[in-house]
Amino acid sequence: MELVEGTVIAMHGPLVRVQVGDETLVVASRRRLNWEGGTPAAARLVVGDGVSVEMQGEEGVIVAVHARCSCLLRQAPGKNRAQVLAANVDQALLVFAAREPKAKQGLLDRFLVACRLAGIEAVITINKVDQGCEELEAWLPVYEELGHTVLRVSARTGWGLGAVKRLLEGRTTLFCGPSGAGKSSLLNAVYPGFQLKVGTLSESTGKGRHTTTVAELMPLPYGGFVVDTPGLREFGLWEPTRLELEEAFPEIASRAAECRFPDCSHRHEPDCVVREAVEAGIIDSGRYTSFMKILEETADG
Ligand SMILES: Nc1nc2c(ncn2[C@@H]2O[C@H](COP(=O)(O)OP(=O)(O)OP(=O)(O)O)[C@@H](O)[C@H]2O)c(=O)[nH]1
Ligand SMILES: [Mg+2]
Ligand SMILES: [Zn+2]
Repeated sequence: MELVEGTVIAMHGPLVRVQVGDETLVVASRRRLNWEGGTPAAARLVVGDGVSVEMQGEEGVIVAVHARCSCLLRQAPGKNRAQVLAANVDQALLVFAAREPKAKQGLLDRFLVACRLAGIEAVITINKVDQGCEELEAWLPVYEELGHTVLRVSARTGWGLGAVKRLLEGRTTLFCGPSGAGKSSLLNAVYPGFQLKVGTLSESTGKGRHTTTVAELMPLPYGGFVVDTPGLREFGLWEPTRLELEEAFPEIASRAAECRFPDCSHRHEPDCVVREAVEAGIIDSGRYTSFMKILEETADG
């Protein structure tokens, strides 16, 4: 029996694909895993996890999971538990389309909060700029003012891909965003060797068809790793506290102290400085809507 170290590159039901050195193995997982960092909120193996595999001849079984450096969480859709999207990534490229499928600011704001909670750098990436992005430009600069990096790219024409490549080099990057935004297309554009399957948009809804079905960790030829993920329909945040939310919406939190009532809900109270700033266009109304919606879902909101 021999113990080897590897990284989970994909999950296939009960089987796990693990990279061990130059080799890719398909192995099973022990039911009772040794979580070296302590059992996490979502005690399931995910792409990016570092694991110890017990080998007996050709057969391998994962016995231990190393402590995670980072883990991007969301609420599992329709369930009251956390779901890890990927472990040990350094940054996330939040990919949205310039026109279709229509970018939802609410989804972007949720991604940004989740990345912040996970300590992962978030890079807003607007793909398909070859189709024009007048509508998005109404609110994109808000994010640049907040200090986020916003990339405007086109997988089709190659516009802006140099900046993407530079960001990816030597790091582990998660590509996430709605179906049809062009995550797989972008990855193929930065490295054609991936040969990822790309889907079309539905003619009736303008949405993607969930072409990518499993998250996969892939090495880049110039150093670094990327994770392509299936498109996300929704993004429930996993138990953010009110304080964490306020930190994620600093332009709102910094004004809240000046409201007349210290416990102002920023909904209907008189002399609410937050609402005044929204009405005056100083706080972006989309950001305000996101903040209020997420706050409603938090236990102490
Ligand atoms: N015009 C234009 N179309 C693009 C661009 N990038 C991708 N597309 C198209 O967008 C559609 C969806 O692309 P995918 O790469 O499959 O999108 P995805 O985000 O990986 O989608 P899922 O795997 O379903 O989550 C395809 O028809 C692509 O050809 C671009 O830069 N410009
Ligand atoms: Mg895809
Ligand atoms: Zn207020």
